[in-house]
Amino acid sequence: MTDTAENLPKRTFAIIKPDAVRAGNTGNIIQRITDNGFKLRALKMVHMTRPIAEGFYAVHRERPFFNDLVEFMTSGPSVVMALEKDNAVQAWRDLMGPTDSTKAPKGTIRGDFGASVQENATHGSDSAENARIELSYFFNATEFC
Ligand code: FUP
Repeated sequence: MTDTAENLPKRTFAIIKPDAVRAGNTGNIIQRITDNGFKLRALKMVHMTRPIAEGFYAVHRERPFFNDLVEFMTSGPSVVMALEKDNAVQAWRDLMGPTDSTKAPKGTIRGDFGASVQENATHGSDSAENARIELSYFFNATEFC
């Protein structure tokens, strides 16, 4: 499928965060993603630099947890992905579970692979508009398949 205005809302941006990559859970998480009917449209491993992580989480700049969050996101490699499915933004957030892994039910990705509110295994965009912005933050147009 080519990139058109019609299919872009079917996409969301996902990260397998450094805690989950470090723990060897990349394969398990990708298996859950494809088992749940998402198509992978782009995927790569990145070790975020400080400016990249700060830019990605710029909306949280004034929050007390910002520095710790940036430290964590630069602590090792992540896997960044474009996921495609009907209603992709909500479907991926449902599969991940709530932000705080200690409150995420078993059977959700954060419930099964996360440890805390910070080390919560995965990220997902919170709107179609933010998905578009976040996808273009990490991927060039030529990297989508
Ligand atoms: P989410 O949309 O689920 O990623 O959650 P938020 O946008 O609220 O938070 C972004 C990231 O900030 C979370 F993934 C983890 C981190 N965070 C903390 O480390 N501490 C907090 O108290 C809240 C969020």
